[in-house]
Amino acid sequence: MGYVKDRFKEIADIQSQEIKNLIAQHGETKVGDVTLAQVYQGMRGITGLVTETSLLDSNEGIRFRGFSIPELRDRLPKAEGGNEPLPEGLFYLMLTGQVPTQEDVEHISATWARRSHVPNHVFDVIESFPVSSHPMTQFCAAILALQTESKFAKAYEEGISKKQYWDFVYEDSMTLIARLPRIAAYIYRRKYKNGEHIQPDGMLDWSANFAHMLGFNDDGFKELMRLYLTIHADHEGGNVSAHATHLVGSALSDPYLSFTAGMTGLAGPLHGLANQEVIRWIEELQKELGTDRPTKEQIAQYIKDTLAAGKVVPGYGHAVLRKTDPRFTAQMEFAKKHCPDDATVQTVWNVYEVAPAILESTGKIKNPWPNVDAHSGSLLKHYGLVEEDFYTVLFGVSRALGVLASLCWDRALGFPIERPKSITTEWAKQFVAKNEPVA
Ligand code: AMX
Repeated sequence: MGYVKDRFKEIADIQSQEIKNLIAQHGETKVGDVTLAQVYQGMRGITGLVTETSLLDSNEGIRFRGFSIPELRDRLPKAEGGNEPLPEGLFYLMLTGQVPTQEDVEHISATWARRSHVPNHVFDVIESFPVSSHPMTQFCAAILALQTESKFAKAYEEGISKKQYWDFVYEDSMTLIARLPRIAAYIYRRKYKNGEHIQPDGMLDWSANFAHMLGFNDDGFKELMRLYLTIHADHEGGNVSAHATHLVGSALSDPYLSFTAGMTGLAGPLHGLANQEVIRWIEELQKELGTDRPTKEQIAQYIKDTLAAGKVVPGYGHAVLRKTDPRFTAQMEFAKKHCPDDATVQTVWNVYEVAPAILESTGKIKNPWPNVDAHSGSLLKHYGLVEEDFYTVLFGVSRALGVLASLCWDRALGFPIERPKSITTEWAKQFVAKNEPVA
């Protein structure tokens, strides 16, 4: 597999020793207290996981190995003639902590192209679903079907030392990432393009080849894919898709099984499915008002109606972020450059102008600002990818980069099976009664 793997192992060995020292010297240091409210309310704010690939600041947004999104757009290698970063470079950065050279990125592109062949039985599994099934359902099933290829599962069955786990997890992760675009494109062409499939082009980078297999050869769309697949890749470890992949992987389920768990979580409307929901919400708004360019006043009323109906405004809010998501801003910048006059893009921008104040005025929504999903659909629609129920699959292909790089780290650092403590309400009541100060 070559030097990237060797480099990763060297770096991971150093880090592994650092962690041993850290635990030996500071293992009893407290990193926080846990309240009963946190236990009941989605473990919000509890520090309880190590994820090396990225770190989220609630005001600044995500940093991948210390680099913000604008810094990544500046520093990561680009395709020839392109301006957006190649996701291959972000994968390298997340895996090694080092900024890749053009050569490193080309090496990863070539490796993924070489490993991209999808066995026939995976297509048979997809074909066994009704065409009407949601693309995320087909995607999850196809990843599970690919599990027959797991080198980790095979090696474990034959008997390997704990020290070798990372090696097979790395191999599986690289192969799985290599094959995801072909699987996703197959689902797309099957569902929306009468099953007229497009063969991969091994000369293209990972994103451009994906765009090509989907049937989009516009250079702007290829650039959008490079940006899209970069910015959706990782959002530290506590989000549902990252946490689920990590959790299932901690049982030594192989990368295919672990990543399937992450993707079934991404398919939820409060997580990755929000990108589909946003564009549906905007289209319903446009339809109901009979215009594709609603005024800010009309949008404000529509937001109020959505809230009054007891629904969420999709694309707004976040469990950790407390400011506009820099992934939203990156897409906004892309749109300003490539399609500033698009009616749906302009509606997204107008929603951004009026929604935060209305959401804030409810007094209960902790983050009234847009997240990554508020913008992506309008860009995809602009280039003709109008089938919004496919959008979460694109998110999933990108998310593989972060969660599988993390899974390599989990095994290289020898993290144990995850098993936090849970309580019952009866236990909580007794605990509170026992600890209540005596009057
Ligand atoms: N519209 C309406 N109500 C919202 C809201 C929104 N966009 N965001 C939060 N709220 C509500 C919550 O439903 C909750 O109401 P409740 O007390 O009646 O149950 C209350 O405000 C407090 O919630 P919170 O602490 O601000 O948010 P959270 O951490 O519980 O949830 C999230 C975070 C993202 C699930 C939520 O903001 C939401 O549902 N947003 C819309 C869906 C969305 O865009 N999801 C994508 C997130 C990014 C991603 O993972 N891809």
